[in-house]
Amino acid sequence: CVIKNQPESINLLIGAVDRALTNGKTTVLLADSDAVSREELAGILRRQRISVCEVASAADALQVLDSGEAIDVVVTDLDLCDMTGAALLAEVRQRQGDEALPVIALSDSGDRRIGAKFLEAGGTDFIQKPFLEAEFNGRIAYAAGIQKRLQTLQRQAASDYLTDIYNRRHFFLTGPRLVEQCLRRGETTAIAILDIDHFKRLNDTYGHEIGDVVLKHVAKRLTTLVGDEHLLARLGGEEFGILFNGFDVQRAFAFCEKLRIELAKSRIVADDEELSITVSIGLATIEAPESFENYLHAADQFLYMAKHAGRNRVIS
Ligand code: GH3
Ligand code: MG
Ligand code: MG
Ligand code: MG
Repeated sequence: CVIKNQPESINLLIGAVDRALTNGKTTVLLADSDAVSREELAGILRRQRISVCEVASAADALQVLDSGEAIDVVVTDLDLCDMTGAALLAEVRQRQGDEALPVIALSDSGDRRIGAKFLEAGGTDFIQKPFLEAEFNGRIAYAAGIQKRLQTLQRQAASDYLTDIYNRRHFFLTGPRLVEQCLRRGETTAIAILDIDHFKRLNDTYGHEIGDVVLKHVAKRLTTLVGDEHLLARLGGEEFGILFNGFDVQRAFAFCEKLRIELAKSRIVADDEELSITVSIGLATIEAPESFENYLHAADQFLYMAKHAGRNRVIS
């Protein structure tokens, strides 16, 4: 299990949504300070084709979670060297908030109240040692299954149905946090609204279905060009939002110019027709904490100016 040191802002973007995209494989974070017992549990999990990230302390477990590692289920002994399993549970819950991970505890203490207390504190499940391997596997599989379904729903709630990129809801939910991080680092940043020119005309000429193909094409090109460093979403209709991760307005402007030129260059093939489009971009700088709607409104006003100045241009 490798702890990746990703910058904070990247962790934000690779949130629940992208973790869910890391395929159907289940990864268990296994915390047990007893090496023998840990190896035994890891062996059982691996025989079920589960990836196991093994740690010997609560501190290491939290470090793995903080690193943004894709973890589906936490399995912990209740008696860790540096913390009780219940205290680890509280830390996990505090960090994860609504997207709480399943946390399953094990204990060989004969005191049944310990397990009851763990469940009362919000633990997902409790397994008394010694256990039957089939019971252990069944409980892990059940928790992992629920977690996978939750991740799928989170991904669906954050993505746009037509283009499969992030939607407006996700943009508004994560945008303010990204802005706050940039400003806290002492960086200015920028927000862009990109709108396809004369899209109504394209729909009227070629039909709505070809319009949809064009939207998907633009979303795909933007995904490639923008990458995952910045936040990209379809805000609605033929409008896309880009929240830059700490770009000053000059850099953001140059980036938007590149997007504009690249999109104008691309040939879109749909139903034997070869189409091309242009886009207008309004770009606003973000220097001081204001409401997220204000930043977007400013970008929208620049977009309006770009349209009135003749389209196919960036205005900031
Ligand atoms: P402008 O250059 O000023 O932006 O002109 P425009 O025609 O692009 O802008 P307008 O806002 O007048 O029209 C946007 C059109 O986008 C109207 C609407 O039918 C179309 N549209 C919105 N959502 C979708 C969609 O999901 N699929 C398709 N095919 N068209 C859509
Ligand atoms: Mg319009
Ligand atoms: Mg338009
Ligand atoms: Mg529009």
